[in-house]
Amino acid sequence: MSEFPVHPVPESFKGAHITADNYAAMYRESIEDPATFWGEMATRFLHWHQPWNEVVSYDFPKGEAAWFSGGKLNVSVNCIDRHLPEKAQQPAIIWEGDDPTDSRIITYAELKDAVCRLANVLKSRGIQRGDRVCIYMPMIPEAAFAMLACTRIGAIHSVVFGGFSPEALKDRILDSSCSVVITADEGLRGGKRVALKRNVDKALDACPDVHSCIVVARTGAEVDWHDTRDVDYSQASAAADSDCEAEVMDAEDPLFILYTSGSTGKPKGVLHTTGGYLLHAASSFHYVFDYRDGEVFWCTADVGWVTGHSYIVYGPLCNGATTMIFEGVPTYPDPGRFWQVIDKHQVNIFYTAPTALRALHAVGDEPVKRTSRSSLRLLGSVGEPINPEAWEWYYRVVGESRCPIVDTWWQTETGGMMITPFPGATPLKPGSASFPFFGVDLALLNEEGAEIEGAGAGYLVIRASWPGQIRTVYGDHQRLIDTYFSTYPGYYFTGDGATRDEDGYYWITGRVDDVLNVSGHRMGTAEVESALVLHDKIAEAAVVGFPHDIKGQGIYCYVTPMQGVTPDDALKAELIALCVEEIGPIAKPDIIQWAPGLPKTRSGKIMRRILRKIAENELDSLGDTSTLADPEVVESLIAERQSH
Ligand code: 6R9
Repeated sequence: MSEFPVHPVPESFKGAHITADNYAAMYRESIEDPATFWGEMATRFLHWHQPWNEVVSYDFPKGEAAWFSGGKLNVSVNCIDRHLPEKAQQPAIIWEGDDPTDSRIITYAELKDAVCRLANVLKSRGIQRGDRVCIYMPMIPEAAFAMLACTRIGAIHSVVFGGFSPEALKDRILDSSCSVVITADEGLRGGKRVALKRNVDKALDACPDVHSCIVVARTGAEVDWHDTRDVDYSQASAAADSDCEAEVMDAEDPLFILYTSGSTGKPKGVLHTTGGYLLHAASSFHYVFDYRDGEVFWCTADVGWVTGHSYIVYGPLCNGATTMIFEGVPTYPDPGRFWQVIDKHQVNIFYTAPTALRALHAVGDEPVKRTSRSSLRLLGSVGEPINPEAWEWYYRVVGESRCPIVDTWWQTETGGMMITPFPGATPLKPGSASFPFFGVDLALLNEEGAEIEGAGAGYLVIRASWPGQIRTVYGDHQRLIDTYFSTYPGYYFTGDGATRDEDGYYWITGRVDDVLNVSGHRMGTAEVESALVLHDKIAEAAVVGFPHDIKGQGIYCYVTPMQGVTPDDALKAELIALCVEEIGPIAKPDIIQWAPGLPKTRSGKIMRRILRKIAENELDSLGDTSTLADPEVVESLIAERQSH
């Protein structure tokens, strides 16, 4: 699969939590007897107010799953109170600001104080268990306080990535009828300010049910203030009680909603619940990162994505770990920032995305080599397939051939890691996510939906429920069934393709549906298309991904102007602006190609397969074009493509 050699388990990991000696037996038990396996894990990793009646029951065709039914717990108690008083003075969060001179340490005692105060502020604004709270924040400790404050009182948080536009924010607030938004005056990334409060103000013009907006002063910028609605975070927190009794929740009570893109329609509100999700995040954090008490863990994701939920906040804090929150970007003020921060805070475990690694690799080794990185023990990758070249650079240059790399495959819908090496058990093949995590029962299906035995390539599916499984699409359970449980009845369909080699290693090949992965950000082609056709000079648009050296995938748009419109660069600029306005800067098209027509079947379906090939410049393998209504369209698109 890859020309690169296999890296054996290093001597320093022979004493890891999971080794070749216990992985196979534990994995087998987790599949053959999930109730016993996860029952023991739940006792080990979580604090329960009341034990459960049944570990698991599920029905894939109905899209139903329940873990630890009847069990009672509270997430903030598990992430904070449980570690007190022993860890009162241990850093829970190390915050590194955008500016390298800006950092802050929050101990577990301070975390409890901040979370309880904010929970009381929420209560004073009428928030009760089950209510939805939108969090639209920069990467500051208050983002984690806000999430945990919700869990303290049983409110359901919906974190919206701070890079989304007011329009995208509004859609998400309305979809889950949030009544409170927690935000900041501005964000700060790479020296640039992001007008978060202004975006919220715009969004809230169309959200009459939001009665409160809690605002953290991050930069101190002047912002518009609505006296009856807006609440100053620091004033309100200072005035609030520092004790807040934790709401006792059922294991299956909703914990959070997180919007993610699918192949059709608007983003879906993925709903996760309390017990199963927390167990999946906590146990995978412990085993996959081989976490040791006292170590500093750094996940560079944003809390607006699932990786930030599970591996900045819930997984680490549930284990009583020290977790980093980084406000900045990898290249500011210079491309050595990641490595300088690792030295500054003595980071032991570092978890990042291939897109960042590719960008930093392109700059060369010097910024890395200027730093020591001697604290590093383990490296991780997540979000998209990592190409073996980037893997090798990460391994050799960043980790000095000393630190294993865990390439972890999972999704917003899975809650936690699903395919991953274990650093003490798995010889590493660069570019392979390797083997299933505990309780993950994988299969590959062929075009007919039959299981592939042994080595082969196919659609990646899951045979049985796992604790962190998505429970529903908020407000639209049928959409859950249609998206994940109908394509291959009896299985959960991931939307990814994969290969299994002769040694049983899995290699994820990427999405097989109309979902793009741009710099690790998930985006539906349909979302970009709907933004483009909002323009009154545009008749039709089709969007596909194409290989991009740094981003992994770029956004390629075929756009058909209305009759009589002469397309020009000014119109292109307007379309790019429209995508940014509707979705956010992450949805900025890389290439807009004018298309007098789009290749369609006689029944009117756009043939994306062909558009993808043209975008990839793979013109020899366009495949069968005989079913096209108008084959000449393809010729003209190719001619136009060649002019780019
Ligand atoms: C955690 C996260 C999910 C999609 C997923 C897949 C891709 C994630 C990957 C990977 C190859 C890895 N993906 N990790 N592909 N190797 N290690 O990223 O969630 O934002 O929902 O994206 O990302 O295509 O289906 P999410």
